[in-house]
Amino acid sequence: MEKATTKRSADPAACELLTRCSEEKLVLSWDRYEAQQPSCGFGAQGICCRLCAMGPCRIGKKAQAGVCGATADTIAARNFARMIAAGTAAHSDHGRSVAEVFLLTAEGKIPGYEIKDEQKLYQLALDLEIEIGKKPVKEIALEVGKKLLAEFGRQEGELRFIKRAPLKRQEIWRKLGITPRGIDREVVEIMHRTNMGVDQDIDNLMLQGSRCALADGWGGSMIATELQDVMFGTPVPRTSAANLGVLREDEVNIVIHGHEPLLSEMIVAASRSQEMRELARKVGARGINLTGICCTANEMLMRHGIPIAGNFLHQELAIVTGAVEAMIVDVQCIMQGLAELSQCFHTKLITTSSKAKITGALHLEFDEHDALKTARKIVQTAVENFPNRRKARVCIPDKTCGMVVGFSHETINYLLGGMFRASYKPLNDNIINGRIRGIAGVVGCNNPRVEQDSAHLAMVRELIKNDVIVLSTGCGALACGKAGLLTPESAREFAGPGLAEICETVGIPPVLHMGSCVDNSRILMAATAVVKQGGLGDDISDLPAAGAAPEWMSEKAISIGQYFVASGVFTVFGVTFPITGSQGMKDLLFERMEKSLGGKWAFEPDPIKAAQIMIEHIDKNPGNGCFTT
Ligand code: BF8
Ligand code: SF4
Repeated sequence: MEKATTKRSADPAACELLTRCSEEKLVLSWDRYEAQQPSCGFGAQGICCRLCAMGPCRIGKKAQAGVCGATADTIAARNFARMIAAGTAAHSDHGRSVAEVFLLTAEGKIPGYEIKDEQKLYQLALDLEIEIGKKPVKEIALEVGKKLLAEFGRQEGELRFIKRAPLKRQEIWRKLGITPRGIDREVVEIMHRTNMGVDQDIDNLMLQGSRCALADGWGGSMIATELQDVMFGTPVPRTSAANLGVLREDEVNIVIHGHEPLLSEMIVAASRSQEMRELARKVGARGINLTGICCTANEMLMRHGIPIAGNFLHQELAIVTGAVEAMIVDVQCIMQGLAELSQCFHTKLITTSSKAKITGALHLEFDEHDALKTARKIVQTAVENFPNRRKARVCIPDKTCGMVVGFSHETINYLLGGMFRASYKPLNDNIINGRIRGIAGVVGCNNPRVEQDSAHLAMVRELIKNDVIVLSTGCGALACGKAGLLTPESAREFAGPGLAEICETVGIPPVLHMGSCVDNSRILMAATAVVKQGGLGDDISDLPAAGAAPEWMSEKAISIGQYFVASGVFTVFGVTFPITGSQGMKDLLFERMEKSLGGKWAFEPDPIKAAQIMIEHIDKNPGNGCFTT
């Protein structure tokens, strides 16, 4: 009962509701985590294999190899590679859905969607070597959509966005033979190679692991981000609020949870319609209050400033407020526990994707061909559920925090250099003159193994205190938002003098919220822009930069970590690390990989120590001010 005595969350709103849960004996992820203890050491260390029916096999004192002779190294590498494949598949299948809808939009076949950011479309067309000339926007969009959709099934050559990376980086990939050919192909090849009796050399397995992860970061995820920006708008800075206090007692509360903005954008539109607002008034509500959890929250936040209810471990807590009429989910990071928990309240759990049904939930399938109609039906279901809310059961923690969000790579460019001379030069100059010590990407999930948000916050505070500017996405960014770190004012309180001065001059927070988890591709683009600006080296691996996911839990995080590493970034993960039972994999990921890729992994569950090793790495890199001044 390890967790019963320790704090479950660093978030005061969560703590308030967790007290209610224990009084009412409601079972949440933290309780289920405890019920799972002691967790399997073989699994945690990555040395359990169940790839064939001769097994399952586990490596320990009693047996040094599986029935087939597979060693701890091979088993751990295969498991790790499969995590990368699953993460890449999730991000990229999301990217594929976006590309499909984008194409249908360009073809004028579906109502509701449009091309919002023409400028970004032109930039994309240039990158894809599409002639613009006097072509109408729709025609350019059509060509862009076709080219990007073809990236998923491409069989040979190189993914097109690979050319966006610094030239030196592209050469490293080519020399190692890990430039991704097609997105689906790299995922499939991992599944083949990790099948019983195929690839049994960890270096070779991890080369394919890198190739697949690159197909995520510079492929599927980047396609998702780029096309979402073109369709729904590239994020610009805006203010908003975070935490469960954004739920309203007198309004219909709809929480959208998951990942794909294809759905949430339509729900936003439907909930703002006159018809739905009138319906809300008819059932006695003052209006419709839309909010989100996880990356859907990030997508709506970045583009519309819609307040967010919370991050991964807030999903069940939102229902515990008793004030949510409907939780609408699409894909990824949705706990099955929501189905049972929602039965204890009036909340309707609504699944919307044919790819993700949950037993016990109401399924209202989202059809992009008539997206607004589906969205209206979903919103109507939520509104009509308002009279079922039991007032006595409502408990909304009075906790919210203001924040400034919306730092796309383009926005950072404009903010720093001005609208007419958009440039990363001021950032580079301030790194070279030492005011900013370096750049850290702190991203990723919550995990009940860690006091919710505590590792994110400790790490980020340590970094900014040491003048390292933090770029954040996903649930990590939401943790920062809830704790007040996404405000320009927080620089004065938490940042070192150099970083604080820059934040004050430019008017930015010391932690820049760059979006959802597919938007980690924005971090790749920002890092590349810094390289291309000049003065800090020729490659991402030359930059005074590091990455981290201190509370990770998802296979998607492993894929992100691997594409960071394969792009030349020193990357530190907390919690547990799924290869620690293999000395060979530890040597490869934590040391040897750096020689070939210029980036490597580290595992450090203590967030302060992790921040310190990131800073050590930052200080070692030649671009840093410590060396040039
Ligand atoms: O993709 S940070 S818990 S929500 S996996 Fe999931 Fe992790 Fe949150 Fe977004 Ni990303
Ligand atoms: Fe065991 Fe080998 Fe089968 Fe894995 S592949 S379960 S190690 S026999």
